[in-house]
Amino acid sequence: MNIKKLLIAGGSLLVCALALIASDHVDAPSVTNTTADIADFYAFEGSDTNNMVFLVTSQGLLSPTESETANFDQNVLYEINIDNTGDNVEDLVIQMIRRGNWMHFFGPVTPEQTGLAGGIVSDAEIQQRVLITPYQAEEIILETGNGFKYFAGATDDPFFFDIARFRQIIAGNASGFNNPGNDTWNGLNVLTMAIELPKSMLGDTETINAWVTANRKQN
Ligand SMILES: [Ca+2]
Ligand SMILES: [Ca+2]
Repeated sequence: MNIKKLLIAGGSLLVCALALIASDHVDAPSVTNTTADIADFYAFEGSDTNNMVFLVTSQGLLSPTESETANFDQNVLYEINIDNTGDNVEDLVIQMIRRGNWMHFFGPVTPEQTGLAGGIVSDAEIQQRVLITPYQAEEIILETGNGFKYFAGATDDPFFFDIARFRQIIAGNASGFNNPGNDTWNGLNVLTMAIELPKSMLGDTETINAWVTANRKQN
């Protein structure tokens, strides 16, 4: 798998997040202030370069007080969609849903249905669950010994943006960002799901397209 192309793909995602910052953490009206809100999606190479990491943040932005009681919604299925054939249709999915104190991960597996609808692939050959790390507790990371790692819980929002400086630049009062800038959302949290897995699980390809959806259970 071509590492450079993967890194570029990850960079594009971050650029996208920057451009959409106003709506990024608070999305369309149907999901605003709901437990199905996606904040950001990160895809990057693991410290073991044979691996990829996918990280999804949701329900931002949470104050420390809100973080004490915030939790993943058991009726919301988060799905990482992976296209490895270049047609922008997912060939594999990784599904994540809370059940009690656990976050369950299904896949990567071929979805039963592509697109926005569909159900949990509960008979996926690869599936695991990790205890959700309580707020401010030491991280519970599940390592299954075959390159897979799993995590779910409240974390500091990894997204960094200096909104005050950004506004100065837009107004013509500054020429660029400071290094380092100010983390506008310092101290605010998100609910994070993360999976690390071997790149070989993502298909025989040099590049992938990846995106995240949140589906609410329909009665
Ligand atoms: Ca495809
Ligand atoms: Ca899908």
